[in-house]
Amino acid sequence: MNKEIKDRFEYAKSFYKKLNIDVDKVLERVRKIPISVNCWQGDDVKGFMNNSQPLSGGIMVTGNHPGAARNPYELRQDLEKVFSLIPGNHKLNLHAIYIDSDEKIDIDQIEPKHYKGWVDWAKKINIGLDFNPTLFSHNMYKDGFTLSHPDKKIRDFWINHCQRSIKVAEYFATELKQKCVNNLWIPDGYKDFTVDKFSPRKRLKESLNSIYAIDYDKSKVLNTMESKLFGIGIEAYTVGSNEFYLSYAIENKTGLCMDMGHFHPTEQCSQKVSTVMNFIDELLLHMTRPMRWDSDHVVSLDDETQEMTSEIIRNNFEDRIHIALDFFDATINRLAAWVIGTRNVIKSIVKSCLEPTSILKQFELSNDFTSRLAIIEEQKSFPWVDVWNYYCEQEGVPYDGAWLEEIKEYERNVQFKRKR
Ligand code: RNT
Ligand code: ZN
Repeated sequence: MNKEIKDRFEYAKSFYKKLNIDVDKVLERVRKIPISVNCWQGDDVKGFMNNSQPLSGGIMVTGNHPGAARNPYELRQDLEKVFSLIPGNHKLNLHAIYIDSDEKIDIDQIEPKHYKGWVDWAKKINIGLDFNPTLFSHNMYKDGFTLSHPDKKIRDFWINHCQRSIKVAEYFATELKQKCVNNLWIPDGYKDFTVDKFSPRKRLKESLNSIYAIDYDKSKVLNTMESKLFGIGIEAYTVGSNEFYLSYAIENKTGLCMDMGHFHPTEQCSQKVSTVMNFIDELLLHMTRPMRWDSDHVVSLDDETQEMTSEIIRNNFEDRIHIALDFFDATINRLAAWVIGTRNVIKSIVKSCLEPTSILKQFELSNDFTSRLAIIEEQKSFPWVDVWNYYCEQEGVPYDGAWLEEIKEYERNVQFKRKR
């Protein structure tokens, strides 16, 4: 262990002790919080189906940085590099289109066996897996609709796909001995003024009822649904709105997903956590950074990220809130995007865990708002970074920007040698 890092950690430890914070316990806590890393940052949400269509559904990846993974082996190779630069033990979040199979199947034929390569690999590197049915970039995503399409044949196609996804999620949980979050997001909606807003939502409700009616082990699979305000070309009306899924989740005791980029730009997703946690058991977060719209920028160590992790930590919600990433940037090295975004979320968790929350709560309860604001602001320059550095050293990953040189080397030796 680097002596300077150790000395600075000892200083931080005594500093935080005065605030009644046990830094060793903090690191134990941080170590137990997994981040579900989105596989789709590695190849611009393309996936490995033989019949895949261009990315659709109102989401978009911009940029053409060379060296994107072209198959499961390359994606795993990239992810191993990424996980070696991030402290802690995490999860990989797979989308259904990331099959690892030579069989030429369509999305409505997926079975656990088509993902066995991922499970074997997850066991080898000791990570968990989460899952998502894929209801876009496909020719059965018709006229802008999937599970709420007026045509029953189209709805049934997607219901079947979603039911199969639950089975894949259950398989992941059984094999890896940890709960699998299975998140559903659909792009359904209209570009312009919509006359019948009720019927599509009624159909969506019925489709969800059919999907979740299948037999599966609820202790193994957490089903969540992800709401959205709008997408590109779906500006006017989104079937799967926040009110819709929140109501559905409460009535049917399912999980819920909130993506930080899926609200009006003047709304903050972090402010909604304390509401929904009063009514639902488990929440999935898609951590991302919206810039003016749902732009899926790499997570920054900014105020909203901090506010979000603090909502989890202050309320001891880490067993009920699952953290996943959802960004896709191809203007920069895709591995660097993963490393930057994931490290930022973990840094933010470390900072939140080092907050003197009980002291702040006392100020709040006694209406001492001066002290509350003073400490909220002062703690931004408390020695949390010494704790982060020590954590990285302990976990055998670079504590500073040294990871960047490793990525550059990987770029030269691996990514830039991949032909399109
Ligand atoms: C889209 C949603 C969704 C997707 C992934 C690829 O707006 O955020 O989570 O990003 O399913
Ligand atoms: Zn999302």
